[in-house]
Amino acid sequence: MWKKKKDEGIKKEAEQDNEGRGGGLYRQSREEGKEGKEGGKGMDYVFKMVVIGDSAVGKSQLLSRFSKNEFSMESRATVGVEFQTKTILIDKKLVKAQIWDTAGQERYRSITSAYYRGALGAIIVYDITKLPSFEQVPRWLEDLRAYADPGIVVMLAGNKCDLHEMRSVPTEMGRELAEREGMLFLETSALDATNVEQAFLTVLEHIYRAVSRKSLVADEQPPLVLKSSLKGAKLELPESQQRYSCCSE
Ligand SMILES: Nc1nc2c(ncn2[C@@H]2O[C@H](COP(=O)(O)OP(=O)(O)OP(=O)(O)O)[C@@H](O)[C@H]2O)c(=O)[nH]1
Ligand SMILES: [Mg+2]
Repeated sequence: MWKKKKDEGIKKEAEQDNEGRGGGLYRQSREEGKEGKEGGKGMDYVFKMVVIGDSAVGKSQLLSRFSKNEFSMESRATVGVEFQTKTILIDKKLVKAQIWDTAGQERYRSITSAYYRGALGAIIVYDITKLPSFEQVPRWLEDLRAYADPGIVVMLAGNKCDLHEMRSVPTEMGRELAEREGMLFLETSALDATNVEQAFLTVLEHIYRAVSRKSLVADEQPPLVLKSSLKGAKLELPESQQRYSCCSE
């Protein structure tokens, strides 16, 4: 009985959190200044994720669809770095996803190491109607290998799958690349919301499994990782991403 009440309370808190702040697009300083809560007070976990890929593939709109259920055709190119947060429940734990979005434009490529620091998950986005954006995926993978934690969970997302008649990257090509490189794979549409929740939630659930496995030291399957960079290595979490103790436990 008590446990049921506690779970309901957690759900409510997650809903309130999404209504109150997940909806906004905050730059980091504004978010931290606003409530001083970005450290994840009251959360069981805070997971940082990054969204990367060429300019105009739909990174910002995927994030907007996931965090606010909104989409704009007039989306402007991102300048610098922004992030949004969304609180979800995984396995009855309160998980805050802090999802970073940056410019895909070449001239902003220099901010990389700070952007990737502490990220436990990444979505590499390409546009299924733009072959060059798919051909750039290996470059984004190189960045991940250079700057991100080797245990990072990576999803390859072929976005704009609503534009069937303009497709230039066959689904199989995306799937094969993902398999070869040890990535998860989905085709998404920020416009009609196909697979958007699924893409973000799948990454978050994989992170959660890896993190809880690490804390339990359970004898299960290894976490999904970039094949070339991490054969059997453990997921090392920076301090800021370690589990917060929850007062209600
Ligand atoms: N048809 C369709 N258009 C999309 C989709 N996702 C994004 N777009 C459009 O593609 C354009 C670019 O989207 P953005 O989300 O701004 O792209 P971005 O990857 O964030 O670009 P940068 O910030 O420059 O790196 C906008 O006009 C969006 O409306 C989609 O799933 N389907
Ligand atoms: Mg953008």
